[in-house]
Amino acid sequence: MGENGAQPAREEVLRALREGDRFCLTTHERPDGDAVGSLAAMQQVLSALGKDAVAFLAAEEFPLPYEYRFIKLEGLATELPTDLAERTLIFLDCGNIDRTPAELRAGDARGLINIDHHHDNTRFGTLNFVDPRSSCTAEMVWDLMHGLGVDATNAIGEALYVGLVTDTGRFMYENTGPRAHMMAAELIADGIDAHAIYRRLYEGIPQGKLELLARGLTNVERFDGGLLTVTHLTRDDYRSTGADESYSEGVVDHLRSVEGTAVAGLVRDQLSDATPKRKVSLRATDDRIDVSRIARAGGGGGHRRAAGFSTDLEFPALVEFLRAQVAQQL
Ligand SMILES: [Mn+2]
Repeated sequence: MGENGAQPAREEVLRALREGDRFCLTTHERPDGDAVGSLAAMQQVLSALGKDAVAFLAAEEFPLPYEYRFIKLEGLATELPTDLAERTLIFLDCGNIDRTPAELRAGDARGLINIDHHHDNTRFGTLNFVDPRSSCTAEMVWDLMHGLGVDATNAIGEALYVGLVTDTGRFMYENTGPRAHMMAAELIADGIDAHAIYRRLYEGIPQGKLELLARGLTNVERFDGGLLTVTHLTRDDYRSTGADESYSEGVVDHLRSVEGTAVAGLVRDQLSDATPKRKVSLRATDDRIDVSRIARAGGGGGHRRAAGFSTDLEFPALVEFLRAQVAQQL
């Protein structure tokens, strides 16, 4: 931190957290490990300081994916608090404000603190602590926790570790810096059971998830000499495997690892009649392609190496869109 201008914002956020009494915390839709972990940890850090902190997650986000259900979420609310005007809203891990139902009432809050590590964060807060050098938002919450002089309880440590492990791809992605490893070392030294968390996150997966992965791998198609590796999960794939939408998480990472791939893409049909009809997850293998640019062209966003968008394009048209976008960057 520091060189990218995040340091003054960090100090301002620390002051706002120390001085405020009432908060409402939230994160993005379809929360991943970093979203749930950051939300749970930040809520408990603020509670440890004697603050009144509500953790808001919309009712439709429940049940959370199996692997995150063990995270201790305290002060949970599925409706925005009626006294929002007296609370400071804190958005965690949100690149855009419009990825959460809380955006609808954000203007009613006392202020909006935006804590995030997406490089394309739209800086929608009244205070923006955006640090793209952090591997995950949990790493930023961990840093703020130290700044506030709060010691991690076991529940806080576990929540932070889930964010760290999931957003770094188990310490394998390019975003994994020395600080990520120091954070892990400290949390483990403080007593969290890293192996138990690993097992919870990555082992004991439902059979339907394995079967959905098999479908995803069977449907793989490669384009432009393999530069683009894509698969498509249809409603029928979900139906016949009994999978729910969250089971597709991780499928795209298998495609990224195929030799010669520059961009891996998972296209999945939405199970509800929601529009747009399908969601696209993109991964880049190296610096040749910035997938967040492709996602933005499609109306979404994300990181350089992991991004996504929603679309009504049929699969063949979508493939042509992706091919053109990849070609444009090469
Ligand atoms: Mn994140």
